[in-house]
Amino acid sequence: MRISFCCTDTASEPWLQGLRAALPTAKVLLWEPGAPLADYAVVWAPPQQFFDEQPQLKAVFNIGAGVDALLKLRLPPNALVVRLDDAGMSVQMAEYVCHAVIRHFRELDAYEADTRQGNWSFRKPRSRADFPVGIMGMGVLGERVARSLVGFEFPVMGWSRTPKSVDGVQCFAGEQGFADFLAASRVLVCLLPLTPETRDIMNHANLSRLQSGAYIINVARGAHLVDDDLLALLDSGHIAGAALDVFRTEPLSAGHPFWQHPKIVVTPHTSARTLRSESITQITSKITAIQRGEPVAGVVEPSRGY
Ligand code: NDP
Ligand code: OXD
Repeated sequence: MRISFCCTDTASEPWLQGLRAALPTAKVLLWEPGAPLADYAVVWAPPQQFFDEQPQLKAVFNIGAGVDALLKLRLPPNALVVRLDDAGMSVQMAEYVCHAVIRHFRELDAYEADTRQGNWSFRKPRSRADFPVGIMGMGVLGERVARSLVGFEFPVMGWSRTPKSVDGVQCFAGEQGFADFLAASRVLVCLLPLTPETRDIMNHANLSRLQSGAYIINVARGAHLVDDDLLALLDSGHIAGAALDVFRTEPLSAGHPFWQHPKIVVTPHTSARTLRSESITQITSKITAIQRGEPVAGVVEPSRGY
């Protein structure tokens, strides 16, 4: 069995060593143009030439959860496309989102500014009931985030394409549930995949439906958010602030207003990182399962875009 590794912006040697150690009978090769045909591919942002030269692949493993960039390429017709299914990302995402929600709810930035001035002063405690959190996308990551926020006793809502039932979470689904979901949310977390249906979903009309003093947390993809609409609603005061981990252009371009905005916290696409060891274990177990003819989790449906 041959596995071809083609991941841009990734230190390849530790991945190659890890894949070889996990599957000692496989030939694991770093792809280069003209490389031999492989059975499986492990990829991140590969060039189109990679797939053009590897039309026989049985499965393509993406070393990330989101496949929006991968699905823009012409893929081998018979290959399964398999994304990372948690692999250590959901706990990181829960940490990031809970931190952002709590930092905003407990006014920790304002406390920090006060204490830097030498001020020992208190703010009136706020009620969790006034900070209902709505999570768009109740998949592997969204559900874990929802459960973690329930643990902190926030009112939590979830919105997904198909109906869900999660303890302690009020679930909404589909277009018919969207307006009610937004109206019930003050903090909005985006954990949707980027598809034609979800692009620009955080636009002026939808963000205006949130409760006044809303807070936005985007940890999915930059193209879910219309930047100018967020800026306008921050100016109008309808939105109180935002924590943004993902951007339309990454790295965020120099001079973009988000960098210095006093109500926006920027992080460099780091809310849930790919963990090499967990990912290698997951991918190699799935290769073994596919070889045995068994089904695997995390198979992407190209027609729905995730
Ligand atoms: P999943 O595929 O497990 O979950 C996606 C969720 O979105 C599902 O609940 C799905 O609904 C819902 N959804 C999809 N389309 C729609 C729609 N049109 N309307 C309503 N709901 C919809 O993905 P993950 O949870 O693993 O990951 C989510 C995204 O997070 C990734 O696609 C990626 O872009 C981003 N990500 C960002 C990272 C970062 O570091 N910032 C790291 C990892 C991921 P249903 O359940 O009904 O199918
Ligand atoms: C991912 C990401 O999709 O890191 O895994 O954004």
